[in-house]
Amino acid sequence: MIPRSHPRYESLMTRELIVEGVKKGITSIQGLIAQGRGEAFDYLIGEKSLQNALHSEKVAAAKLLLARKPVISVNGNAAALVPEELIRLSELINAPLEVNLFHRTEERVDKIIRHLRTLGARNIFTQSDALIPGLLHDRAKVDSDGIFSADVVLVPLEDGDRCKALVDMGKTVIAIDLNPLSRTAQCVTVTIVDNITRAVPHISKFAEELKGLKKEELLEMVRDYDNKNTISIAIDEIKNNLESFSTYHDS
Ligand code: PTJ
Repeated sequence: MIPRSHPRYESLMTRELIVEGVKKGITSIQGLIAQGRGEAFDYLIGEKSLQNALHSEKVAAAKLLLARKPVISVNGNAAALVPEELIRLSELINAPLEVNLFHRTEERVDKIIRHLRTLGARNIFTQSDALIPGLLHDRAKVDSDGIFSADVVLVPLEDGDRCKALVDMGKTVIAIDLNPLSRTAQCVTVTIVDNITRAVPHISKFAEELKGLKKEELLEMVRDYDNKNTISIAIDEIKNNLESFSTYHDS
């Protein structure tokens, strides 16, 4: 058991959730490695949601509220770390969930769908009757009524290929990825450089706050958003953290 007083309690508990996900057959073994890379970047940003991330989370909420047909993509890591938070967001913005895996097995897809349903998810796209053009791996398999025809897709952490392919289809893609250097972060419409465990609750909080606004007001909010700028601010934030860390050790 990890005691609450442990200085790295939150991080270790998140790790436990991923390990549990693997044991339950929800998360892939590769998901452990992805979590490790995420942890390293989280360390570099100070394990908190920085101003830049909060801004992206607000823009993401506005874009999801403006969407005609939003869909939330779920992979094995997201299903293990934030299933209830994803269900809550899904209900709040009326965006169905869709399981879409890189290391796809039908068994794991079924297990994740059952896991989400057990936790109360009511709106899940479950067909894989369409293919994202230009993708040669299993992540191309999507629901024709879901991700395939969505105008806005929220993509919690993944490899970059599908994000690029979704952008090439003309979709607005919002990605949550702690690594601002990743292909995903670089190619999507809105990058949220934050831990999924903090990002999803924040998007829900902003969606609740913005829900009453008029369409024009939401459009105004997203008008000046510049993803390249977001990424360069995130990289600067990491540089600043490293500099203050080395100063601290010099003194
Ligand atoms: O369940 P599957 O089969 O779809 O596989 C999911 C993974 C995540 C294993 C797969 O998509 C993959 O291999 O992803 P990558 O290429 O390792 O990319 C994952 C990205 O997410 C990396 O840039 C990590 O830094 C980032 N990341 C990892 N954990 C978190 C995270 N970002 C936000 N929050 C995290 N907790």
